[in-house]
Amino acid sequence: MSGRKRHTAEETRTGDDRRGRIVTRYGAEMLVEDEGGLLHRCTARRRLEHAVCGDRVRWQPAEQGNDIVTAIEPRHNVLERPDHAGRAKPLAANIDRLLVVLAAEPPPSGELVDRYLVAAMMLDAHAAIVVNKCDKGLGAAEVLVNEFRALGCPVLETSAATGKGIAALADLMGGGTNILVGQSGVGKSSLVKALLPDIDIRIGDLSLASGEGRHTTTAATLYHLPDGGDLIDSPGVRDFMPASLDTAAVHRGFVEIAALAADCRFADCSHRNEPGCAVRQAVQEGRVSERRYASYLALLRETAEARR
Ligand SMILES: Nc1nc2c(ncn2[C@@H]2O[C@H](COP(=O)(O)OP(=O)(O)OP(=O)(O)O)[C@@H](O)[C@H]2O)c(=O)[nH]1
Ligand SMILES: [Mg+2]
Ligand SMILES: [Zn+2]
Repeated sequence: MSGRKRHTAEETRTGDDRRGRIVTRYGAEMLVEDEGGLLHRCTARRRLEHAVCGDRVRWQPAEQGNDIVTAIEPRHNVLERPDHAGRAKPLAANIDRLLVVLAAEPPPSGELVDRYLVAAMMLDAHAAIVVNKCDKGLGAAEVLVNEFRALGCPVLETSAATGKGIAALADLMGGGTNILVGQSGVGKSSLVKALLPDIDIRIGDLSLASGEGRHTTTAATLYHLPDGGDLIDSPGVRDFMPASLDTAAVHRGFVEIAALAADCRFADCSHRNEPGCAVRQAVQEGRVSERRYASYLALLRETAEARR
């Protein structure tokens, strides 16, 4: 043979690697979809970074047991959220659009939506709000969604129960990777089922029946949309804090506040108690919602505390 260096075992294996995308992950196991659409149960190679739903990966078939994920392809972004100990944990990667789902029941939290909008900005992803269960009326969600509409955020009213707004939701998503986020019980999984009526059993064995006899999603799972693009269903949250948040990101994420900041007397105005603050002026005059302003201050405070 020529004088070329012989391949090490590692290099040879890399050459055999196949491409795939993580559909879901439960514990140490992942379901990887190959380029032909087949699913493979995989485990990560040792010391590999934590791969999540939506990650594009390299993997190798194994002769027995699980196939092996060998590498994670560079991510466009990763949505993280704090675990019960407050540490940021990756949830899903390569997100193009964040769909924040809310409903009249469970009672909606404006602050939660605000935080997801900040996260979307940080991920460089589109954002939209989906008001589900509109068959039951909008209830407490109505005031909130009017506020978000006024900010220019796309808002869609849907009912997974009657099918209202489901076609519009499919249109809005278009190509790319979409993710449904929001409180538990707002109907994220029901929306997936409404969009994909003949969804297979993937949902069944990845959900656990909760005490109330309904299925609560326990792992982010990716589905293909009929017109192209993907949709990730994610487990419900109680609250949410964007990972690696800093003051600048909070400013950028509250678009109406960012837009006014240029008119404040001081360039570094914190919009709390400086004289000549255009933001507080706008709040007093009702041009910026008091709720949004309070939410902004709360997020800034928490950001400062988290970084201390
Ligand atoms: N009336 C009405 N009920 C709905 C609608 N969508 C969902 N539900 C009901 O709301 C409950 C929760 O729905 P899920 O789809 O499991 O909610 P989820 O957001 O996926 O919840 P988690 O997986 O726990 O985060 C179920 O009992 C659904 O039948 C709707 O459009 N209208
Ligand atoms: Mg669910
Ligand atoms: Zn100011």
